[in-house]
Amino acid sequence: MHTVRPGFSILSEAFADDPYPYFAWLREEAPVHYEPAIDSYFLSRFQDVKRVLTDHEAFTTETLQVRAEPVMRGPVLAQMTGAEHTAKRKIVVRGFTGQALQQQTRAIHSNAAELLAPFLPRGRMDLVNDFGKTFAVYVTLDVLGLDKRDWQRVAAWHSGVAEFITSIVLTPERRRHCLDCAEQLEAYLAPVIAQRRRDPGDDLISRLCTAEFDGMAMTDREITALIINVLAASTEPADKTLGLLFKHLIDHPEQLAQVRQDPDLLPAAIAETLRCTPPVQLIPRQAEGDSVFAGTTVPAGATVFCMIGAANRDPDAFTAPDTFDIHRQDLGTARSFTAAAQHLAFGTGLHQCVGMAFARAEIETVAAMLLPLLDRVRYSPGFRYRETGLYTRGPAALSVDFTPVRID
Ligand code: 2IO
Repeated sequence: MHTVRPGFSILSEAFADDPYPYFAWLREEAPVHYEPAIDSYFLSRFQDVKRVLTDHEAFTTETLQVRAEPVMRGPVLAQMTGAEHTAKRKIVVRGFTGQALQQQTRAIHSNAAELLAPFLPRGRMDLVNDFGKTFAVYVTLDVLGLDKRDWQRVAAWHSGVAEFITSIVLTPERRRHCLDCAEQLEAYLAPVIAQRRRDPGDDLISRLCTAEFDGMAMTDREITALIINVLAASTEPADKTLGLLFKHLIDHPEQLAQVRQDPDLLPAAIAETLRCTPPVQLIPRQAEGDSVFAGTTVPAGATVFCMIGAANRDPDAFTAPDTFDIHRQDLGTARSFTAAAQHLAFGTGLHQCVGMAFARAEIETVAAMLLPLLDRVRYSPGFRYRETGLYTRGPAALSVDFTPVRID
């Protein structure tokens, strides 16, 4: 059944086209897959991935010094440890829960309404390129309190930053381009940070400017890095998750009908989308000492990639793992956006995503708005579904037809 030839590579075109058919073979036959070209190990079993993400002593985030810091312009939350990590994580979590989240949810709603309006009377739109990508940037700008009029510049800089952190191999030219984007973004943020220090509002940048760690305000460098961290983490996976959710629902019309009838099922549909097709497919770690997985030794100092898509479809963790089923009993919707999540789409352990509740609110709000409008939603004639990305992965486009909405 699992016919993968020797010489298989994660870097091959076939894997990039569709990695899912390879996951069972990887878990069973090559659970510790080594890629010589990038000197890295790829783990695909649920238990192994979970072990790496929860054993913080043995597997550190030090690899982010080279994988993220150059474009983040400083250390991100995931790189921190100890008291500094606890304190700064708390500051960011507060910016994405409670009162702040309520305000953000209102912004999500109004951004979605504004961006959807021109497409609804047409009865056709590309959920990723006409809507999702712009929507993701608009929402992030509101969260950070940045000017919407700058959205195209910020979107372009974000692309460069995201390309850097999500590339497995980068040519020197692309690397230069990514670093240029990050430097311009940093220069754009400097006067904003100065202004928020003087006159804070209720946005996340202001929170970072006024927060104290060890009785001291954070430096511009620390604040810049956390802003770019939030910018990337909030923008990069958003359009992908939305596109993937609608792809699954269109492919499973009976489940789509159930969700349309009972919007309380939406969180389950989103959680199952994250399990089945996590938008963040890889999470890197650095092995501190030698460690053994399924009889194979991963040497000290090695870069280890956790394969979230493969782990989330491990039959040892979920029954009928390749089936999209919003009613599955082994996922648990209520805990799917918390530290007790069964799937690994938000990672797990100390560095689990701080934006889980925000991500849920974002996708749930916009899907709840779209579903009643997209009557008889289906792929546009001639549309061919295709996904891109090894690190973050989602539909290249999702062109759908629906009954045009009359706006009087
Ligand atoms: C920004 C893939 C956008 C994060 C990252 C260097 C750190 C961290 C993640 C996610 C999503 C990104 N890693 N968010 O995988 O903050």
